[in-house]
Amino acid sequence: MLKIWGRVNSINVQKVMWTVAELNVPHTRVDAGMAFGVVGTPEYRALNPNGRVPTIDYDGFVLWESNTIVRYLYARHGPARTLEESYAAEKWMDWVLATLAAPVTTAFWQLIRTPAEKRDDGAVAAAVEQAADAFKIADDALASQPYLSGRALSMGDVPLGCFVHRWLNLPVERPAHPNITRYYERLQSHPAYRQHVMIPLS
Ligand SMILES: N[C@@H](CCC(=O)N[C@@H](CS)C(=O)NCC(=O)O)C(=O)O
Repeated sequence: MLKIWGRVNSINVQKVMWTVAELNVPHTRVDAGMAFGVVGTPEYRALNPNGRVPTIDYDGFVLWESNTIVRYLYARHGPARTLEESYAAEKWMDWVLATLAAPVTTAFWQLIRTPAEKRDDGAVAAAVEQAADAFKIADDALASQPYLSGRALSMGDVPLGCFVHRWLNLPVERPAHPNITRYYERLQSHPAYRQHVMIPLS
C-alpha cells in the first residue's frame, strides 16, 4: 500500500495527490508539515532528512522530492510511453523547478502567507514580472498542442498544472496568456485536478 505524508495545501503534495488520483493508485495520506508538525520528529527525519513534505512509503520503498515521486508513480502505474514522450515530459518538469517555481512561490508567500503590513511590494513586483516572463514560454508551447508533451495529459503537466492554479488565483495583475488560460480550463476536465489542486490558496 502507498502511504503519503503531507498537508493538502502544499503545492508539492498536490502534485502527488493529483497523480495518485489520476492514476487510480490506492493510498492513504497523513497530514504533516506546518501546523500539523510531524516533519520534525526523529521518525519522520529517518524517512526524509529534509523535514519537508511530501514523503511516500510504497510497500517499504521510501521516496521524497515531489517531482521524483510523480516520475516514479507514472513509471509504475502510468501508460506506456516512448523514450521521447518521457523526456518531453521530463523537460517541462525540470523547467518548472528551475525557472518557474521560485518567482511564483515568492509571490504566493508574500501575498497569501505574509501579513499585509510585512509584505515586500518590491519583491512581489519583481517576482510577478519574472513569473509572467516564464509563463510566456509555456504559453507559446501550448499554442500548438493541448498538453505540454503532446495530445494527452502526462506527468509533464503535473508541476505546471499546479503552478498555473496558484498563478491564476493570486491577487495580481498579470499579462494575458491565452493558451495558459485555455490549458487551465482543459485541466479542469480532469476530476483529480479539480479535487486536489483547485483548492483555495492558503
Ligand atoms: N523539493 C521538495 C520541496 C519540498 C518542500 O519544500 N515542501 C514544503 C511544502 S510545499 C514543506 O515541506 N514546507 C514545510 C512544511 O510544510 O512544514 C519537493 O519538491 O518535494
